[in-house]
Amino acid sequence: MIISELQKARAKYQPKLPKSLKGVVKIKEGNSTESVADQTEIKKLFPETYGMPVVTFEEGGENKKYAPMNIGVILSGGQAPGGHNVISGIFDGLKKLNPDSKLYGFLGGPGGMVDHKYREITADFLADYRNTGGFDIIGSGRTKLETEEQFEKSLVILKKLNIQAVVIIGGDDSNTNACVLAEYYASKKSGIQVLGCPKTIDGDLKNGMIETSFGFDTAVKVYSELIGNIERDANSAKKYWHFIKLMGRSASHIGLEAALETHPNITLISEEVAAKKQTLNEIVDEMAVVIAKRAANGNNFGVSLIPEGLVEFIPEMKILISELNDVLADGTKTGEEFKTIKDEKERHQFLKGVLSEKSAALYSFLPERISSELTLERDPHGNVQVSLIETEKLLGDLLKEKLSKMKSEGKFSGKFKTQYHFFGYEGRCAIPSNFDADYCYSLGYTVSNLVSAGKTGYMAIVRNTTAPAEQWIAGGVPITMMMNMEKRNGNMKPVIRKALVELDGVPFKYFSEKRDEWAIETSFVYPGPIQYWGPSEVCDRTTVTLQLEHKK
Ligand code: FBP
Repeated sequence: MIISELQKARAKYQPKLPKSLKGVVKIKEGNSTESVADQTEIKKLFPETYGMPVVTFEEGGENKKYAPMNIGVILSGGQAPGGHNVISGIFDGLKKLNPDSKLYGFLGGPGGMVDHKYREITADFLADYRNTGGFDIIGSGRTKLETEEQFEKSLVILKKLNIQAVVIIGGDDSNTNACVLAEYYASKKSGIQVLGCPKTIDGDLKNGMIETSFGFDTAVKVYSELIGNIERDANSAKKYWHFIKLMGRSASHIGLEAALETHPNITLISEEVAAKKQTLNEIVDEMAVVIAKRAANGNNFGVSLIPEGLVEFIPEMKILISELNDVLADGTKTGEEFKTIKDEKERHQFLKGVLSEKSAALYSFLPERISSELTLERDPHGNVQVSLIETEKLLGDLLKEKLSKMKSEGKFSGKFKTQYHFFGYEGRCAIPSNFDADYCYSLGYTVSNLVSAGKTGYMAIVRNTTAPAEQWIAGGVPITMMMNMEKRNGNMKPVIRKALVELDGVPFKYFSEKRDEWAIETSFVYPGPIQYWGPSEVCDRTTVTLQLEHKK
């Protein structure tokens, strides 16, 4: 395999560990816990794993001898920088406890465990993946682990390989599944532990216990570099408005962080749109005001950030999407009939006939490209695949109409030429920043300690992350503690509560104080590429979001 010079140099990087994990480790257990909401229901559904304490690892303790322990690891969902370092951390932690321990990787996501597809991860094999981006070491997938049949089929391979613990590296949905699996194996007295690890570039798997999900830091730094480059181009050519859609299936953490890093002219935050109950037209009106004001100052250019999940937060669109979900659901009369219609125009006609009056009107108002995109296949968790919806173009088209109307009314005298971008896949497999390299390695090391402590139904956590890595605090949080009941595919289900952007949180407040100035002035900031060596304030810098959250 030919590898780049950077990759060669990066392979030698030794990720930093918290001081508490470096030597002999002892576990400290806190008080029993409760779920964030719906305690009675969650307790009933998780009798084995509910109420366990938060645990922390500290230096010291007895120098115990551990028997060899085999761990199986799964990468689940979208790629996030640092996944390979979680695996490296698990491997090194495991080998430190007993060199005869083995690490197995299930191939292609959770489906690999169900279908018995695996490989052993050896030191030689792992060497090429340390400190690299991507999930290609074992591959990832989005199979939802939820049926007893899947759990039982998995148990066969786990027993055959003498695996004591399964680690699911994933987002909120995957960790929810990890918890369900942990409960199942505990109830069957199978002796198999199940642990989770907080992954997602979206940044929405965080709470009082999890400071940030891994991959967010690197991915947003890549997007911010690209946004900064575009801002500089916009400010040089002074002739385009750039509409940049940013990944993040639901929450707008990526958009908010990128805005804090680059100071663009307009940033939409889905959570604010939902809180203000804004319609699509109101959003367009607000954007048009900024464009017209800049044009009046002679600035017919700008940069606007649009969160990928926006459409699901505009109340009228949310209703439309939810009606479409019901109407298109597999096994329903309408869903099955829809599948038989192949012609796009006929599909539209059919849907207009089965939607409510308001939704049908909105559906007709949308450009055909967008309305078709709204009917595309849902992901295995029932989510609309928002990355496939071209919201940036929808807004650009609507703005063109709005601005030409304003021109005819004498309210806009500038020019409006657009460029569109979508940043998502560009950042998901980037070489992890120092932060993610260290954070992920530490999370992996923590997992090994949770396994040796016999824990199940826990997610590995590493806290105090704005301090130097030496001072980070490693431990585990019971997954049930993060759960509440939510409606999924028509039924109430126990799920980890997704962290949306908090409108009364410090990062959003700071952004909202600054955004009017950023809108009219050209206050762009150009962050440049991630740096791996050099001054610590450049190389080990955390996200602005994390810095602001820790300041409060
Ligand atoms: P996870 O929640 O699994 O981490 O995935 C995040 C994400 O990158 C979203 O931002 C995006 O909407 C989605 O995955 C894209 O999915 P896919 O990789 O299947 O195209």
